Amino acid sequence: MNPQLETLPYDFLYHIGYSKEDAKKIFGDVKFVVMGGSSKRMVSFAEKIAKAINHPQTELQHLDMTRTDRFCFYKIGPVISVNHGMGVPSITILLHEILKLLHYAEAVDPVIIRIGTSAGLGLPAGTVVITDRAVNDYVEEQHKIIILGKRVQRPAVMSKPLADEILKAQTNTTFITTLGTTMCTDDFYEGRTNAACCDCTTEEKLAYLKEIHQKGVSNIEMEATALASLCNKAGFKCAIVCVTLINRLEGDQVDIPPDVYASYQERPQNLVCDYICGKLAGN
Ligand code: R2B
Repeated sequence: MNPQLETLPYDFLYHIGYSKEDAKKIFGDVKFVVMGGSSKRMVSFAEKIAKAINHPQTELQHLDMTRTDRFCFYKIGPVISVNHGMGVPSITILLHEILKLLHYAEAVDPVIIRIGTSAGLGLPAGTVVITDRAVNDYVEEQHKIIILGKRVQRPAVMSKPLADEILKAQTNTTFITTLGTTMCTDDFYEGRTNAACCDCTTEEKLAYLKEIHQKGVSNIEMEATALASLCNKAGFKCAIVCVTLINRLEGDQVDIPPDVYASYQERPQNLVCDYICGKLAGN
């Protein structure tokens, strides 16, 4: 990681509200950090995993270790459940602090798993995609950022063995669960014809979506290359498990009924819950 961290007399992880000193005392046993965009989803995951691993506490108020109003934060034995907000800037702020927390805590081989929603390409809505390649809008396995006025490119590396292990944990066969290439974009609306401002026609949009689909892209979301590149650089394994809400080859509107949306959101949660239970049982 960053050797300069060792010279800091004090480090406060401002957005999650924990210090370097707290880390060692509280988080040394962490094995899994599960994150997702929405705070409600991560509260629901905290409750689900507490029941699944027979944690002595299943009451949310006892698991809630949220210290700021930026991110909800739950610790359920060896599992942290935290939300990351939407998009690269939000998830990277959280990730820098979570990776430092795990480092200061000397947690042993923890894995970071994002559970989320996405738009699919050529897949029925409700499909679960486990990312085996994370790509940018040029379909490159790279994350591009500007740091101190310079363009920086970092490899976006997913752990294939971890993706395979999560796929093997799948038990519900009533919907498709598949490995796939996930594209990370900088915005939800740009490139959609229902954006407030739009510079493309439907034909131009479809030509691009078909092209990236042919290049192997299965789904599109807004965090994958940031997560993959930062975890890789810091030496942590990560996985991304996203349900598709729509097929972008058929349209841009996400207007599925609330009960269907809720049931789709459960799919990545259940799969990751089964994976964690299996790992804790020694499988
Ligand atoms: C999927 O859903 C969010 C946008 O609606 C974003 O966080 C993402 O990657």
